[in-house]
Amino acid sequence: MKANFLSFLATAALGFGLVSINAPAADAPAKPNIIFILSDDVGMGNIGCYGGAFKTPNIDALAAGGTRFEHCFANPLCGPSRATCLTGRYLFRTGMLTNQSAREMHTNEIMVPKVLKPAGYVTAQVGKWNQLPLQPSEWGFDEYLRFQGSGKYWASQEKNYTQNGKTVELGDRYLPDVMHEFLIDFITRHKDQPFYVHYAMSQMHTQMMGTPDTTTGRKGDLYAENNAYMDKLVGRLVAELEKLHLREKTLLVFTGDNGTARGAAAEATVEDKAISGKKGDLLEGGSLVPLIFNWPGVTPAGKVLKDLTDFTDFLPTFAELGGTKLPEGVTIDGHSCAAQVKGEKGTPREWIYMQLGQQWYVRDAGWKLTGTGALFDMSGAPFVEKVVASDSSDEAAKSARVRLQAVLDQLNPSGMSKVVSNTKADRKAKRRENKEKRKPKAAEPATSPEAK
Ligand SMILES: [Ca+2]
Repeated sequence: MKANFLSFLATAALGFGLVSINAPAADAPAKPNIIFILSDDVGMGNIGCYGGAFKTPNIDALAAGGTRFEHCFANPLCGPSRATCLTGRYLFRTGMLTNQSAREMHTNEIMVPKVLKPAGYVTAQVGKWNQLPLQPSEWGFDEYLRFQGSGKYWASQEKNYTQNGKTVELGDRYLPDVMHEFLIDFITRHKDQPFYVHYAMSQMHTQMMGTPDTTTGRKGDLYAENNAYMDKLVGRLVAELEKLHLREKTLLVFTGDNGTARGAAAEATVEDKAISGKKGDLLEGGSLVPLIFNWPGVTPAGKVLKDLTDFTDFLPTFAELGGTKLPEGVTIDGHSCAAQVKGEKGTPREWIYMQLGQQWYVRDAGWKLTGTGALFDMSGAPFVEKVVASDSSDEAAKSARVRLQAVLDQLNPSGMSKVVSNTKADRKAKRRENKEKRKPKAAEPATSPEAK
């Protein structure tokens, strides 16, 4: 009788639109497990549900059962992008301006695992790590499996990997499978406490090698085969979570560390059109990446958001969902998307900031202004970025220039004392300077003013 009455209430409420069908499941935990899947060199054109040219049924299923963002911006290269998503801070603050900035990155930065630790999270890093300084454990990860370099698949490229400080021979195993097995072992051992995993996949970084599923062996097929294998690994992870009864307790996040790389960018179209730019540049294609949040029973299913988000947003999002505080005395640039993860409107960003080396821009929904003062009309993005003449009398353009310049003035990336240039020429000059310093100094002439 009681059950029938409750059933009637639920039906009536649904009928009158009083209950959201996306309301959290009764057994949804307050703190989700978080698995952050960071694919490598994967832009929107690699993913089917973004209108991409490749079939990705498992990733598409995550989007169908969750919420995907259409305007997520990563830094255009691997190292800076990873520093940003792990610290929640822009490059001019962390010092990780380029892929060669490991020596400049401040080792007192605080990464996600240290933020989640006080909330009882156990944490692991899996996969690529090479551009960042120190070992994952030194940033607070409880366990890790990392390899050296990028895009590693077989022992012919890299003989060993490192697991919790120990060198392990890869042998004839396939590294992405080894990473998957480490991940599953970690979550199985820790299934009774909240966990966070930074899962940095090998795919789709070059050098493209055959996968265990490769059948044709034709070089031209390798890219699509690897894209399919990346998707298969995501599907295998979802299946394992279901087997462990962890699916409802786990937030899966799928994204890419930068846009599609040169060589594949022309192939990775969106709705059959090439997007502007590619990995490594400050056009849309350098930074625009897929972003899917999927926490069954909590994240609305099939929702597509136009909200702007950038790679600083993950740390505050995870901190809020984990019920823990942000680091004190540290400027966090990210805006939490926890509300959107739960299906609420939240307070979406009005702009995102993007930087690589000594170049940067700020972008809002319709316009983009670079650090050198070039304004772009982004109404045709991601396919067209239309430069606006500096003397344009268009009121909307003039107003955008003022608005976005005010953001750049406030961030002041060039004025930050810790901004360092790190071009090849700079590094050569620094080496020369250090060499000079090491040379034994000649005795000062007696008449030198300094000697007095
Ligand atoms: Ca990358």
